[in-house]
Amino acid sequence: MKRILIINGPNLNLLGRREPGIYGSADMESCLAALRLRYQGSVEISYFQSNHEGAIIDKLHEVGFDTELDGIVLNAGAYTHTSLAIADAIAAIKVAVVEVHISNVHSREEIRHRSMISGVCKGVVAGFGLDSYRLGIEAIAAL
Ligand code: CA2
Repeated sequence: MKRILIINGPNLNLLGRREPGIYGSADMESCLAALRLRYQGSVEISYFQSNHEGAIIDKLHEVGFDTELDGIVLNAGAYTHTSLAIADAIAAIKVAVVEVHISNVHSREEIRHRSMISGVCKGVVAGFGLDSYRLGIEAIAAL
């Protein structure tokens, strides 16, 4: 059994309720339910969401040295583009982090093209809607 934690950053609690043109109309609860069903018996998926940078960093510290955890799928939301502090936390922990984005950040405004965290993550998945989370899980499972 693999163990994976999905972390979502700011505003991702609004998924399915606003901006369906960019982020789709499904919410994170149904995405998680579908993932848990799909990986029943093979991957245990836990979930954490926060709108606060420090809370995301605290969670990375809390789980980042857990030898039983296979990886973290992180959608840091807009902090992706701004947070050296989250980048430092990822660099400091032992557990592998895969950066994911629902939208293709490279086809959007220029400010979204830069990621502060890509260089300290194992890799990046972007642009596949909520399926980006599944692809992130697959990437960790294949490590
Ligand atoms: O595409 C992604 O997953 C993003 O990480 C989402 C962030 C954005 O700042 C990044 O550039 C790309 C924004 C998350 C906001 O999520 C919402 C969801 C529904 C309604 C409103 C916001």
